[in-house]
Amino acid sequence: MLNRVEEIRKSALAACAQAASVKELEQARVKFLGKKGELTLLLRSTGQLPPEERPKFGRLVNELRDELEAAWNQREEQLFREEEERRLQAETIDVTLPGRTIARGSVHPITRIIEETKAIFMYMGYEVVEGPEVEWDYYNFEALNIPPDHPARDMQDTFFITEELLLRSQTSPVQVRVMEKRQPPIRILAPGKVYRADSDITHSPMFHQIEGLVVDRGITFADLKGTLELFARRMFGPDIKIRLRPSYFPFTEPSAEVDVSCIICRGAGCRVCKDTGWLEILGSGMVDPRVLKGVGYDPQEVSGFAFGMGVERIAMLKYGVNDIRLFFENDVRFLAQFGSQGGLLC
Ligand code: 2NM
Repeated sequence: MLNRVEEIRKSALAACAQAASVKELEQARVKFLGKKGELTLLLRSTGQLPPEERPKFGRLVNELRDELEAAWNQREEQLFREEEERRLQAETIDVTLPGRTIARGSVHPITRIIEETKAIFMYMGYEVVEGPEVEWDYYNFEALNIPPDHPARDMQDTFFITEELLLRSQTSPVQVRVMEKRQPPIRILAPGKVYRADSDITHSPMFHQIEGLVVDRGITFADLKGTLELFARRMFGPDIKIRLRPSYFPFTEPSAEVDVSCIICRGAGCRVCKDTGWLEILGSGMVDPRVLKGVGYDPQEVSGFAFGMGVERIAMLKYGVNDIRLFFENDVRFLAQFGSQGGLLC
């Protein structure tokens, strides 16, 4: 029996020393010192000894238990320190490494043109207004003096939802709604999405328009010209010249197309301006008396001018983009070229 005590002592101390982790050490502890472990079994066998040897044997086993528990505590502390050391080594952070760069978004070129245009006109005292994209035929056509047989009303140009409802083909209905509700003086800018059944490299079925309207006593064609000249210079640069060509719109009389001197060749002639030296940027005119009358104004008392431009067209000219679809594909390699702040916020 004494041999057995010594045997257990040796194998227990060996297991203790060999345990390579806190977990292994605990498994060995259960094996030797646990409730059903070797030492417990050994104590149970006390009964097999002659009575006089029992107290000595019991003392020996208890001494062994104390010795083993001390050995385990020591080993556990050692293993714990080692494991912590290893963990700290593994978790070491190199604070001198460069940080991970966060990809910065950029303002969409269309948004950028809209924001710049809004800033130019707000500086001149205009108010920015918005309205519905699903519009009544009345506001999109009738109130704008566009007769029922006008080609713009053709299904091939306009997306009709019902006989009376459609996707607006311009933002002028927003301006009609404002005129209906308010009295002059009116100075408003209406940016937004418009829809036309048209699709090729310069036309998209959805595109953006910005229209402007001024109505007050004594507004003249000179106000229109001065305003649009100032806009063109702010948008394309101080050396830009403008030119007005007679045109026709059902809602304005007289009407004029506005050209700017070619921003690519400065008027010398190139592919973009088709050797004319000029680029068309917007349509404009004096609001037709019939439109004013339609919203309840007296054309003898007040007059106004209005203009409209396609945002994609302005962006294509300003940034030298030759395919309108690039604005809608949202390829970040394209979009990232337009700067992160749109040139407005800094
Ligand atoms: C254009 C060209 C000329 C225009 C007219 C109006 C309104 F509501 F006052 F009648 N808004 N916008 C207008 C005038 C739009 O776009 C090429």
